[in-house]
Amino acid sequence: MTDSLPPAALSHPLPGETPDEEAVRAFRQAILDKLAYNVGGRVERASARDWFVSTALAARDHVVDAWRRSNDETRAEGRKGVCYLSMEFLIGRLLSDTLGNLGLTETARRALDGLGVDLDAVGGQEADAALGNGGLGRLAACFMESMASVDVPAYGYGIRYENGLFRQIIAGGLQHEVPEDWLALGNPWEFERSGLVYEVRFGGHVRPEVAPDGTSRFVWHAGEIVNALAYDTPVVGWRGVRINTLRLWSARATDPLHLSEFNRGDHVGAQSARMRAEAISRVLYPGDETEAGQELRLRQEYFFASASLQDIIRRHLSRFPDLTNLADQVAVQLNDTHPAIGVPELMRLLIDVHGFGWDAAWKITQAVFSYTNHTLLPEALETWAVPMMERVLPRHMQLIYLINARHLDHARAEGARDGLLSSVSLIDESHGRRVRMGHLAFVGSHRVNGVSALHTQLMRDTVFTDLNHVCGDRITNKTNGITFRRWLHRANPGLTALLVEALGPAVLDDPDRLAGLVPFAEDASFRQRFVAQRRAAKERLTALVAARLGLKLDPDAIFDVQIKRIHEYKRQLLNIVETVSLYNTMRAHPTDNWAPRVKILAGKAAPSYHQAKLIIRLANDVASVINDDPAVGDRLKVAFIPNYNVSLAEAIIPAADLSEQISTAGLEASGTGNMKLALNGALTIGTLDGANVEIDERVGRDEIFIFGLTAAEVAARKRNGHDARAAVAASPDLRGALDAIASGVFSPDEPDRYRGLVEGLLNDDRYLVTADFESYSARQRDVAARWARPESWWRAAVLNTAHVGWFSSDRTIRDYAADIWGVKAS
Ligand code: B1H
Repeated sequence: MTDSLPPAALSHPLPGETPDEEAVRAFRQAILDKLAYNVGGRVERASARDWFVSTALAARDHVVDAWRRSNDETRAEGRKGVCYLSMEFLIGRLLSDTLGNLGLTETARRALDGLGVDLDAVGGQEADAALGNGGLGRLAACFMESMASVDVPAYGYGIRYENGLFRQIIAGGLQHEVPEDWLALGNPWEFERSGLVYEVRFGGHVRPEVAPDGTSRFVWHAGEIVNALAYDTPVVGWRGVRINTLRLWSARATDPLHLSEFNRGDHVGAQSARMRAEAISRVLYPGDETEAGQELRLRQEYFFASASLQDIIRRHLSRFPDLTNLADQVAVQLNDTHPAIGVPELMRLLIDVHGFGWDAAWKITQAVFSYTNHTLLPEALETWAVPMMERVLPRHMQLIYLINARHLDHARAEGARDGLLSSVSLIDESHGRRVRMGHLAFVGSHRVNGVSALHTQLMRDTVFTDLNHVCGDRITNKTNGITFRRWLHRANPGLTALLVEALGPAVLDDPDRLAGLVPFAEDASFRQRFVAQRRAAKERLTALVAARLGLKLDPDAIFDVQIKRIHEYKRQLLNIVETVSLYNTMRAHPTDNWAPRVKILAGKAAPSYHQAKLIIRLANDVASVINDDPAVGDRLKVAFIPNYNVSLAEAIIPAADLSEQISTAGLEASGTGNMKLALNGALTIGTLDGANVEIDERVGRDEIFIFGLTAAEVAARKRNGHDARAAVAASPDLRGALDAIASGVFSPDEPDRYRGLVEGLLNDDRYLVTADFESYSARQRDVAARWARPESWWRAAVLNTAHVGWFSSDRTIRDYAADIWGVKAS
């Protein structure tokens, strides 16, 4: 089901898009043909959904020939390609992306206009493809688009979850999760490849066997076989430069119905094997940065890693006689450890199926794989219990032992002894025996990267120090990026048009040209037009909030935005506590000249993450009280917008004045929302964490609000112990805010609701909310003071847009291509 959020992008053509009448007529006819022959509808009775499907299918036809051409050329030229293995692809909607990248937006709009149909309404019908949790999944989607745009041949490989990330409903301030049903009305973008099916095996046992020629080998007798069926979605690059493939696997039972059981009358039992098999691609695991600890998760990981590698090998063998040159032809990127089981799987395929010896197989494996780490949070580093691995994947467990034995021999030869050996071992012996998937990915890869400069340094200095030492320094940094097509051109067509007016249309192709905006920051008339764009976006968001929450916002207020998964380390709590403190101060000094502010929050909490759900409830409770208090009126409002997803992000980001990036330093690996908001001209209030550090370097300290402990100071504070009670005692504002929350000011129906939360903060403030409160609050006062000087604010806003061209994911992809993959990019 959709939220029917209108995509802003569809309503504005990009400069340079001037379709001729013939093209418009042809597109209109194509839509009518699709409506008649594919949808089976009639013009007089067609619903908005029918028009969406017909338009998407018409657009898809424009993709198919170019798609085939891309594949044929890559093959003919023998080009090396990339396989991006990711458990998550947080794609969002595709119609505006496809039309926009093909330069067909205006054509489609006029074609529909002629039928009395509005393209915006049609675009609002598309369901968000929410096959991801947050930043990691969205990064994979941005990378797919950028690889197509910089002409890198690529396949994305993942799982075609029937239910993506749950839909969040807020009722009584509480998060409720409802299954997301993105495929319910069909998906016009995908092609089912019914001929492309691989067997993925689980369980059973491994036996040594002697072949007729006298050689002995291990044979895996699996206990269960599941089929992986491919669904392909074309990924259109900017200006249609190249079309790549997102190939998602759906699990099917090999024997869907036990007929004999069925005939005996056991109608449910006869389908149980099918349910078990198909559960693998039923639902996206909704935990962001928490360990699943479930067999199903391991089955999902192996399912898609195995199907993808089998497919990579089949494609290779359709072009070459054997696999000896596999690494010259493909680079496989492991998006975090979720596909790390691919390392022993490729070894198994090379050794057991294709007859390679160990050393040759290992050389190929290491040359093929590289691994991206996205978090160092200990609870998010995947490990699997050895007994479960032995049960689910006995042959892989055996191979992991062999990989480990050689790896430890090598470490010993490098001089490693006891402590060091146990720290680099693939098996963690400290809490029962568990396989460290990060170590496995690291050892099986020729390059390992972090996602921001700070995060990469922390990889070297903390979790991976010993491993990196033993493995001869294979860590490298690749700071994340975002695709400007979606996050600027489409999300903010008004601003984009202004940029084109100022800098020329080449800025659409070359984000470095944004630097040309610097002199415009001094130009009052340009700033005025910049402000007008922001104002229009804020009015649109105001209408959305009114419709969804029944809350009236003042578009002249500072729109202060924190949008991301709800997690303690991201410190939404710091934001809420500061909001309460501001509220207290406003009430105490009602006649002061307050800068009006709207606090906008959105984000989902993992269903089992109780503390995060309590923070959502607090945000909503605080909102209810503040929004109803005539003493503050329009000067302070709080809006928690439910069901944050890609489409909602596209609506919020162009309207944001202030971007909250306030994680405890050292814990946010990169962040990418920070880049999207700065690109659209929001000023950042943030800690020196993740990519904030690099945003700070680029926009300059005068145009950003940095506060709080640095990563090194956080580490020192943790070592020496942080005294939260002392921090609270020293800050009357903080004490006032916490007292109000703890005493039930925001939960009068249940005064003790947040007593435990506040007590927890006082006893064990592991994310250092109380340590950073005062400096955060001071920076928030600086924000208000700057807002009171509009010239200074808008100058800074323009400079933010000007200085963040480097965060284009095209740049990131070119870096991966050159330093990790060894592939050519344009
Ligand atoms: C990021 C995850 C993640 N890091 C486990 N790690 C998951 C871990 O379902 N799981 O088990 C899901 C996701 N996600 C994010 O990656 C980082 O926190 C961000 O800082 C970063 O910007 C993003 C992309 O690199």
